[in-house]
Amino acid sequence: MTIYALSSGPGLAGISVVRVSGPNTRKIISELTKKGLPEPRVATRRKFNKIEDNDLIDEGILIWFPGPSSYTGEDMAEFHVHGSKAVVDAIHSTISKVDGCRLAEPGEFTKIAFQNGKINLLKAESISDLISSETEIQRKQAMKIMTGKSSDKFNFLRKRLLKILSNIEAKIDFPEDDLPSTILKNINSETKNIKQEIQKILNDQKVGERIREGFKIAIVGPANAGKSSLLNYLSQRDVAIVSEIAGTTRDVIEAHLNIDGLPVVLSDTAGIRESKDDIERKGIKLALEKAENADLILIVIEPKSIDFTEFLSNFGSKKSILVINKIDLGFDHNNNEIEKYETVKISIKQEKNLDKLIKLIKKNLTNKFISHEDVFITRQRHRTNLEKCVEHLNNFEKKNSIEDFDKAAEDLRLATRSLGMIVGNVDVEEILGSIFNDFCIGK
Ligand SMILES: Nc1nc2c(ncn2[C@@H]2O[C@H](COP(=O)(O)OP(=O)(O)O)[C@@H](O)[C@H]2O)c(=O)[nH]1
Ligand SMILES: [Mg+2]
Repeated sequence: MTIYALSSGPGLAGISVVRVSGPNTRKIISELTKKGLPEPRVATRRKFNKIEDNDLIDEGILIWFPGPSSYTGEDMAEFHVHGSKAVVDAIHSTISKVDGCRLAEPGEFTKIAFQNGKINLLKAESISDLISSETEIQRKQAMKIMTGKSSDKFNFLRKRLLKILSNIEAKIDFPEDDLPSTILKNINSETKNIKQEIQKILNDQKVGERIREGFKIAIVGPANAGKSSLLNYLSQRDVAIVSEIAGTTRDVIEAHLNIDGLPVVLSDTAGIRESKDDIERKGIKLALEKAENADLILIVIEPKSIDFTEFLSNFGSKKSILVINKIDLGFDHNNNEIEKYETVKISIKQEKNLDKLIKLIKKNLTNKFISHEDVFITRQRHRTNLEKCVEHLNNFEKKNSIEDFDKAAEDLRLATRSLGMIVGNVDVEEILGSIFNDFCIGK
């Protein structure tokens, strides 16, 4: 099958790039240009015509990438045309007339590249992360993974597991030839070392995932304290409705922000209060859940929120900043409870002390985003596989210690497989769909 898709962004643009990959690429080039193949990998000016009636669609640049030294490993071509919807539609429509050609699915070019051994799964994911990166720190992380340090580390650990496995298998195959005791000792210490190294990668405070997905901040507080006003201020647009009517915000409203290059997902929630309204009560439940899962909570109160001590105790255990809003109305509470919190007094109305609040948020973020590691876990998928690997290694150690080598070997194989799933050195058909579906079309 030959696939094609617009690989540049949709909408008006100076130039749009339509990419083609597959065995019929040569045919598409010759039928659209009515000329032979241009020199490989050299930008060549050509006229592009409709296959059916020779009508000139556009004039642009053609680049021909013969397989296997192309992105996907197959024959590929790029048609650089003027970035108009009509031009791109006409190019797509005429390519579709060639037998065995269809529009690419999301991520399909990269999926083929993986299947043809051009890239591993981690690299494929990092390409997707690079495309969707919005902040500098996200771009840097994607590039770090793309350069392959994480893959190298996981492959190295896997090789070491395979080495242990070969020793255990030798033990099974030649039970009477006792293996030298140094080898058996090595098996134990090596397994322990590998487990420790994996544990170290797992104990990363989820930096990689936070960078990829954004640091989660929940704004919670009593009704009318100014939570939605704060969300709007920080995101510099009217994301949420602000009103003096208590109970205005019911759903969770999220905004993705870039605070000095750090990605943040800020959620505004329903004000916490006793409510008879069914929908509002649901919103309050969601608010509490958001707070529970947040990396940082901004508790917003106002001078009139007299009874906030009980409220505060709800969130006491979580990392939070107490934001006392509307200080333009005066604030004279002397409350011991407040002392326990990192507190900032602001007025959104008068734009007072908001810089202090942002500084405080940044201070919290910066500590969480610092990692000197080159090996990152960026997805739950990696974490789950590493955890499974450790679990299998624990089982292996138990069985190995009672010399049940057959079963121990099986646990070791499972551990190796879990590790292999991360980079993609095993049969990974089952996980391919879920990974490449996150891509955009044309990648
Ligand atoms: N005086 C004063 N009013 C504010 C301030 N911030 C927000 N408000 C008002 O307080 C009301 C409730 O705000 P809103 O953001 O909807 O509160 P929420 O229910 O916590 O989301 C609105 O009428 C806002 O205009 C402030 O700093 N000072
Ligand atoms: Mg609100």
